[in-house]
Amino acid sequence: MPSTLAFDVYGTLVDTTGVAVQLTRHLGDRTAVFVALWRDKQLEYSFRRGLMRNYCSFAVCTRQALDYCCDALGHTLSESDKQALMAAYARLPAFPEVREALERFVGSGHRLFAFSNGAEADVRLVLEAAGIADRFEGVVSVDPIRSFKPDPAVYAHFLRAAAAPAAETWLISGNPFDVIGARSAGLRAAWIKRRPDAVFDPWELTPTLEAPDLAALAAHFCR
Ligand code: 2OP
Repeated sequence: MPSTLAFDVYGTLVDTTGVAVQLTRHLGDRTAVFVALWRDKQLEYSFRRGLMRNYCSFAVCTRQALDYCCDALGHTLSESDKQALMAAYARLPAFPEVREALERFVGSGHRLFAFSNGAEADVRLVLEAAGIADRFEGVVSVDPIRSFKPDPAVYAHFLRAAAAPAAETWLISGNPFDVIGARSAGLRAAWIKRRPDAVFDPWELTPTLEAPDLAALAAHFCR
């Protein structure tokens, strides 16, 4: 039975560690630590701004997290280096199996949306740069709600924007906090466990499904 599928973007469709290529020439063997902290801080800032009702776009969270990482890890980057890193964030690579898997979902009659903390224009740029924009019926951003995942208001916004009932809608995400947020809001949710050692938060809310990548998920949805 065809479903409405809300694909998380950063960490699910595109690889946030893709910025490492750009960072390596500045940071060498400290790149991985910097990239992980940058992502953690970006999300922390979005959570905090959501709770504080002090919304700034996800791009602002990303840039302020970059500034934090430079200060915390003692790396001086010039303004033009930082702008180049932000530009690299707008051209993150798709995970290798994504394009083909999305094609399979579309071919099976599912409705595909990109659903992200990112502002709509930023998400469209990322999807276009990754070569997967044409797979989606639409892009739904949290931006009109002026809050971030996992605020229940943003999942409700998705259902309204896609005109889809919760019982037939799946969030698909590599981010456990997003999966838990969607489950709490009444959606089904698939966790893309991209690393075998990834840990799901031990809460009372669990993924409806788990798959190592989108190809495996497509095999489940598109029999
Ligand atoms: C996204 O909304 C949470 O980064 C994730 O795309």
